[in-house]
Amino acid sequence: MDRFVDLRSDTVTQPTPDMRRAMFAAEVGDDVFGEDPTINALQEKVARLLGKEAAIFVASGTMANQLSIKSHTQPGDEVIIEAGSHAMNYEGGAGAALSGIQFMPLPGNRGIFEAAQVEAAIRVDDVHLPPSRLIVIENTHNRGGGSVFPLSKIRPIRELATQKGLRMHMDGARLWNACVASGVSPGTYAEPFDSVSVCLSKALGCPVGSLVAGSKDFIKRVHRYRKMVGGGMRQAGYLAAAGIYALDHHIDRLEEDHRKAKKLAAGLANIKNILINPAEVETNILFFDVSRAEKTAHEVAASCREKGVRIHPTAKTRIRCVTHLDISFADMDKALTVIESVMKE
Ligand code: TLP
Repeated sequence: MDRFVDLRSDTVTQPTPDMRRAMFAAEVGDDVFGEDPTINALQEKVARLLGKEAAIFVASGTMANQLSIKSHTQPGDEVIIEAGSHAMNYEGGAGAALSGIQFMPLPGNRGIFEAAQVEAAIRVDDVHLPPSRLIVIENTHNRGGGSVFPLSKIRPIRELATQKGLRMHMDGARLWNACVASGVSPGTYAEPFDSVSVCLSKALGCPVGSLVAGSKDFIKRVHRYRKMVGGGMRQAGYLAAAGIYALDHHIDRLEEDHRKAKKLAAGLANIKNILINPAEVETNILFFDVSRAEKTAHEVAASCREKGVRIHPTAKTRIRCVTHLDISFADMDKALTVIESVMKE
């Protein structure tokens, strides 16, 4: 069989030949001593890009989010977050286990919430209540279907946070997609936040890596906690080199991934028993619903897999597709043909 058309996630990409060359050529050192020049260069580059004083390289998006939450909070604090967010739902309960915080989930519209909802959720000062400490925004929002959090909705949330003394963290695992889709620069998006996490291993096609950016003092705290969880890496400049390469070469091309997702959505909308609103597809993630079909999402995905197309069932009737670097426009045609034939079976 030909290779799979793998639409399960944008994490499945292979490093390109040029990225591998950049990794091979990297100058490295022991980063626990702060002596890896390539990691240092990546950290400085990302801090600059996000307009923050400092940034730190970590192993994963989960580590970036959870060390940020830990560095902003004390046990018993409350973190205001969207109900479908990654940091609350898909990070192994780390908020409770590592930081001892509790989440206050807000229902969003495709992951997007309003300042008025935050205002209603902030606790008054009362010994019975957990102190509201941090607001987390996910941009783009994964479970919201790759939705872009508009800057116009972030700014009033920031005003409120400043007024009430709360901090703000952005889970920007796919911030690059939000920037390309909206035309807002990474620095402008990051400006209202005390900390921002970004990933290199999703849309940008790197094998490993994420960063947290923020003030020097904040990054110092993250650094201490990174060591505590065993995240101090040594000659990891080989990974950082992939990140530098990707930031230079793989951001502008995300526009192509967004077009592929739109093409896929438009095709899916024409398949009998598939429910999707193509107008909602803003970036590289889309969800569709198969509740009208005889099969469950898992059965649809299993049949597609037999025909060389991998898609990701996320609930009984819901399926996710994500476009990325290793998916061509022709692959979209193949995926549509296979999904249509499976839906007819
Ligand atoms: N998301 C992954 C998997 O967890 C499902 C994916 O395939 O989409 N924030 C957001 C918004 C994410 O989507 C992810 C990963 C993370 C954080 C965590 O990153 P990693 O997997 O590097 O820990």
